[in-house]
Amino acid sequence: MIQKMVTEELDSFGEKIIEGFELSDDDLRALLSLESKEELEKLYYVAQKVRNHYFGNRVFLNCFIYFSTYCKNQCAFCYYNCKNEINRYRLTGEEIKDMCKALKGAGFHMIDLTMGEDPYYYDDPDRFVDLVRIVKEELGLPIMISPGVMDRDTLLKAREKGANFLALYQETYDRKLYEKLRVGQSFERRLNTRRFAKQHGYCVEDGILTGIGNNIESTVISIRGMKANNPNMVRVMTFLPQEGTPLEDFRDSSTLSELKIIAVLRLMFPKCLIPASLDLEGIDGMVHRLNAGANIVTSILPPDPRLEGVANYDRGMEERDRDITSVVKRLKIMGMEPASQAEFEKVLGC
Ligand code: SAM
Ligand code: MD0
Ligand code: SF4
Repeated sequence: MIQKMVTEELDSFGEKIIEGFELSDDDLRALLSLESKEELEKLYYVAQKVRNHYFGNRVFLNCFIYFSTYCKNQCAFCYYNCKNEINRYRLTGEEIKDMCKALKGAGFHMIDLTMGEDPYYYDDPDRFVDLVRIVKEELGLPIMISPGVMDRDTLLKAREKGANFLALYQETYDRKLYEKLRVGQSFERRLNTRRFAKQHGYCVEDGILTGIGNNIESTVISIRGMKANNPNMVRVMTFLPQEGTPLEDFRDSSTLSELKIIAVLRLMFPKCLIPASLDLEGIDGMVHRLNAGANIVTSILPPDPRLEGVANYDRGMEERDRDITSVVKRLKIMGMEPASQAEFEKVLGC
């Protein structure tokens, strides 16, 4: 379909999506099969058009705080899985409070509190709820939590203390692949935790990985799986092999690029938040992701050298270029700008 379209036809394809046209599985297959630079440029053009219709040139900025890198799980793709013998850290409440003080007025729309499934917090989840309280009291900003599969009672308490968003990525809706990735973890529990949060007033983020053995069919299944649960934010991240993990030497030869999937996600989820994560290719990569239809920059790090990303394209590099000032500077060069807080809260519906 899109291959032969000229500009006016691409424009009217974008219009159709905005008017509510829904892609079929065959449409998804066709779009995910695009390969040539020219075809992909057409896809990004339509995705940008749809994104601009809802968000104009405005971009949201999410601050990433990975406050504990301890984890009891063994995800095959993750550097922080419990079998990997690495240095770990856990910030104290006091340290997080100080960090919040330094973040006042920095320009973030939301703070993402992320941890591994750290037994310190899983044994006594009120400790986690207390962190949410501290961050809310200090900054008053919307809070995303990414704590893994937390129990329902704790999710409700965290919601009460001001958590607005739950990020919990299924990684894939292809169950065979899921078992290989999230080793020993229940597919249903993960799904149901996200559903429960959504039913109880959270916005939710779902996500998938690419370059990890997914093919076109499993990617279609995953996009449909995410759609069925009506997420507020949907992401795709390229798998980056991590030293010391079972998938350390895994190399994928598929052409299912993150950029192509971001654009397809924009057509499937026109009004959703779609991240341009700095975790995979930094600020240069952010530009490409925004040009493919993303509208929220994630994995922007606070000015504290102890903090980590997750996939960490820049692990071991001398300098990290993931601060909000550099992001905003580059947005301006692109002709984009940070949205207002009011615009973000409208998206959240709060
Ligand atoms: N521990 C919590 C959990 O797993 O839900 C919170 C951390 S979660 C936000 C970390 C996410 O980063 C994973 O769900 C996965 O999508 C992504 N990720 C982890 N390792 C990665 C890697 N090597 N390459 C790309 N993405 C990765
Ligand atoms: C990111 N490193 O946005 C972060 C992380 C967790 N909610 C997000 C995967 O890329
Ligand atoms: Fe732990 Fe999350 Fe990494 Fe899995 S992805 S090992 S749950 S930190």
